[in-house]
Formats: sequence, C-alpha cells, structure tokens
Amino acid sequence: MSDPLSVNYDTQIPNNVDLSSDRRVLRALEKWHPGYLNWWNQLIPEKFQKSNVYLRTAIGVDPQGWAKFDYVRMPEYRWGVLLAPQVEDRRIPCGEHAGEPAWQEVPGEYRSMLQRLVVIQGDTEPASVEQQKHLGLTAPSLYDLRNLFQVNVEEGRHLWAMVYLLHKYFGKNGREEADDLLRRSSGSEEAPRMLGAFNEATPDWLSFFMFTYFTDRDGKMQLESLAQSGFDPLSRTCRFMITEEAHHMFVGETGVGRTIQATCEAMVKAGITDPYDINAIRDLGVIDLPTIQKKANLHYSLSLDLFGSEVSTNAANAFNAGIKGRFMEAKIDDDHKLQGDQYTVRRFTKDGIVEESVPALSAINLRLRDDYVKDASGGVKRWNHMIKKTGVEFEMTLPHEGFHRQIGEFKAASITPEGDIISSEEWEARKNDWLPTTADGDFVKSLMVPVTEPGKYASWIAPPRMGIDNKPGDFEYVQLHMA
Ligand code: BYC
Ligand code: FE
Ligand code: FE
Repeated sequence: MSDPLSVNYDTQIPNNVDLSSDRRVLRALEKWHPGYLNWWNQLIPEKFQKSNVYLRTAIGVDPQGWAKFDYVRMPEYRWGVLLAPQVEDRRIPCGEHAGEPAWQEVPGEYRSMLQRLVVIQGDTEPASVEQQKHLGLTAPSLYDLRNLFQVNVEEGRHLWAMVYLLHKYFGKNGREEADDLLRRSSGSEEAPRMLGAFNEATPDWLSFFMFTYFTDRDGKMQLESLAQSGFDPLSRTCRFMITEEAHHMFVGETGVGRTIQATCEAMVKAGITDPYDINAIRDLGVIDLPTIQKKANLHYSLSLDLFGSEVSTNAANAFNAGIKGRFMEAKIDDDHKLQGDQYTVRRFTKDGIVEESVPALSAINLRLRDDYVKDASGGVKRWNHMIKKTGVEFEMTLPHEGFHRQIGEFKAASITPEGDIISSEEWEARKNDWLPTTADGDFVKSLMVPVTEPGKYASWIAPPRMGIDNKPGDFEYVQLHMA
C-alpha cells in the first residue's frame, strides 16, 4: 500500500487510492480517459491547448503543501484521483444511523440515492467548463487567463473525482452514468446538464466572476454537506475538493472587487459622483455599478435555485439516511437526528410571505441555503467597504430570497429585490431595472478585448493586489502559443 498522503504516478492516472493494484477500476478509468481528453480538446480553443500555463497541480492531500506550481500545457495536466486521508474510526455523523461506523462500501438500501447525488455533483463540474469555454479569447490579462484555466482544470479534476466513485462503487450502472457525464452538455437541447444554472450562458468575464463567487459557493456548500456523508469514500473525495474550491471563490470575489475598483477609480478621476450617470461612466471604459448589481442579482438568484426546494423529502431522506449532512454537522450541538425538531421557512401564500415552522428534517435544503446566504454576504461587505473608501456613494446588496426564482416556494411569485410582492405585469415592466438587459450585455461584451501583454490589464478591471504564487506583477502567467 502506497503512502495515502502522496500521489502515485505509476499509472496514467495520478492517484492516492492504489489504482495500480485495483485492476478492474484502473481499466475502467483508462477506457473512460480518451473520451475525457477528447471532450477537453474539443472544448478549449487550440491555441490555448498549446500554450504554457502557470498552473497548480495537486501532488498530495496533506493540507500543508498539497500543490505545486509550474508551467503546463493543459492537455498534459495530471488530472488525478485524490481522496483526503481516511479518519480512523470515523462514524456516520447524522440521521438514523448516527454513531455507527461509516460505510466503506455502498449500503444497498441507499444505493440509488447515493448514485443520484454523485451523478448530479459530477454533472455540474464539466458543465461549468463548457459554460466558460469562450472566455479565454477575451481575457483582460494573462493573470486572469491563468485563473480561468486553473478553475477549468480543477473542475475537470472534480469530474474525475465523481467518475472514480461511479466506476469503483456503482458497477455497470455507474460506468454508464460516467459515460453520460460526457454526453450531456451545457445548454444542449437534446441532452442538457441536470441543474438549471448550469445551462445558462457565461457570456463575459463579469459573469464568470459572479459565477465563481456565487455558483462555486453553492459547490462549496454542497461539497461541505457531502463531506459529512456516512459513505466514507464520498466524504473523503469531497473533503479534498473543498481544498481546491477556495481558490475558485477567491477568483470570483477579487474579480468582482477589481471590476468595482476600476469603476470607482475612473468615476473619481472623471469627477462623476452619480453612480446612475450610466452613459458618462460607460464612456470611461468601465462597467457602471448598477450593471454590476444586476449581474449579481442574476447569478445569486440562479445559485439559490441550486439548493432545491426549501421543503424537500429528498433532502430529508438523504439526511436521515446519513448520506448528506448539514454545514459543519460535527460542530452543531444537538443529537444530529432532528426527529421532532422544527425549522422556520418563509413561504409564499395568498396572504403574502409568511413564516412557518416545519419539521427540521424536511427543511435541510433551506438550512444549507441559509448558511450559504451568510457565507455569500461576506464578500459583498468587502466590496462595499472598497466602494466607500473611494468616496463613491453606492451599496451592493443581495436581493431578497424570493427574487427571480425558478425552484421552490417562490417560483410562482413576482418579487422585487427588496422583497415586495408585485403583479406579473409590474414584474415585466420593471425587470430590466433588476436583471441585465441585452443592451447591458452588449455593452459589457464591447469591453471584453483580450490583453496579452504581461502586467497589463483591460480598462474595466484593476490589477490584483498580489500575484499567484507570489509572482511579480509582470509575470508571464501564460506563455501564449503563437499560431
Ligand atoms: N435545477 O426535493 P427537491 C458545483 C429537481 S455546484 C433543476 O426540490 P433535492 C459546482 C431535483 O433534482 C453543486 N432541477 O431537491 C459549482 C428533483 O428531481 P427528481 C452541485 C432541480 O433533490 C460551480 C426535483 O427537482 N452539487 O459543484 O432535495 C462550478 C425535486 O427536488 C433543481 C449538488 O447539487 C435545479 N436547480 O435537492 C462547478 C449536490 N433543484 O429527482 C461545480 C448533489 C431541484 O424529482 N445534489 N431540482 O427528478 C443534491 O444534493 C440535490 O440533488 C439538490 C436538489 C440540492 C441539487
Ligand atoms: Fe468543482
Ligand atoms: Fe469550483
């Protein structure tokens, strides 16, 4: 048995799960591998495939020093199968089996439930790369281009992570599902991705930053809850994925922050004090704050949909089975079973939005979403602090939970960002004030010109405060292949 903290490169697929002595799974993965490479190579424009990108690659799962940075050509990236180290004597943390030893094999009675969750998780990973496939062509700097590709290769690795579980633990069914993960594609008519937000376009870099801030954060929350799974291989897989996820959200938070910074600085320099003087602000080659707010409204509401219905028997069953836990389950001070407990849900009724107490088990999705909202508000505070420091008067906000929803309690409702219920006619008349219009999108797109000189940035975004891996400001993060 190899050292579980380091990665074994004996096989084509780097791993810390001893693949070289697990012939059946190794062969299945080797059969899946060419389809994966084909998917990757068709997706990412060729000139980037041939470029040298300064990427981090996971070389172990020790929290101290798990990654190494180096120039890589992306098709040669070592996508690996990495599980966090096994915790000795780990117990099922929640539900009716709480306290029993964690499962090392799939418990038969929960097989289909587990497989469904692994497939949904696996489906989102390649979907995000598909959504972002055009962005390389308009990167505002080599620094940002590198960050895009870093996120992309890691989402690719996350797909590998789920495919490994399908091959290892779910037999023929699992292998078919693994193939289907490469067959569906984002936005496709015939075979779309499974969850709503993953079929939406990511048309420009501001959307990319909003996506990595808001939607990757749903990823973090879902992974946190799957990391609590009583099915130990899933728990260990997700624990390691969370380590990588932090950078994705960093890219989002700093990307939005740098966009805001460039706007505010340009406004101050030009002596514009009214953030709604949109044409004058746009003439400066920056994105006006109200448009940034609209993009945030869109991506936040799409991301809330990813938590499923507030009240859900699927979620209750998964928690009760010990398949999915709550955020920070182990740190919560209760019996971890929730039998007889209550949780407050905001429901949309004919009397308006009312609070109702429901069995806590049924409100697991909402509880995770409430934790998400707290988590997502941190960056918004930091953006506002940044705006304030420039002297511009504007505040970014997160819209009401009922705003622009397609899943759950509020899907039939028309609700303003402030939380007021309005008629569908009024919604139609006012939605352009709250969500990006075609014209907003066209304007943002007009700013999306590639900047490829090291250390230079497009007009609409400020340079980062620090380089990746402590590199200097003019570091050549991508050595572009010149065709
Ligand atoms: N779109 O009881 P309900 C990430 C379906 S992101 C379409 O309300 P449940 C990443 C649902 O499937 C994290 N359909 O919900 C981020 C069900 O259908 P069936 C991804 C939806 O099951 C950025 C029906 O509605 N991981 O990693 O309790 C970049 C009723 O469902 C949607 C996971 O999501 C939707 N938004 O909860 C890269 C974790 N919502 O079965 C990567 C795994 C619900 O009746 N998934 N439906 O046909 C889950 O835990 C749960 O499936 C969900 C839904 C939380 C998604
Ligand atoms: Fe991911
Ligand atoms: Fe991610």
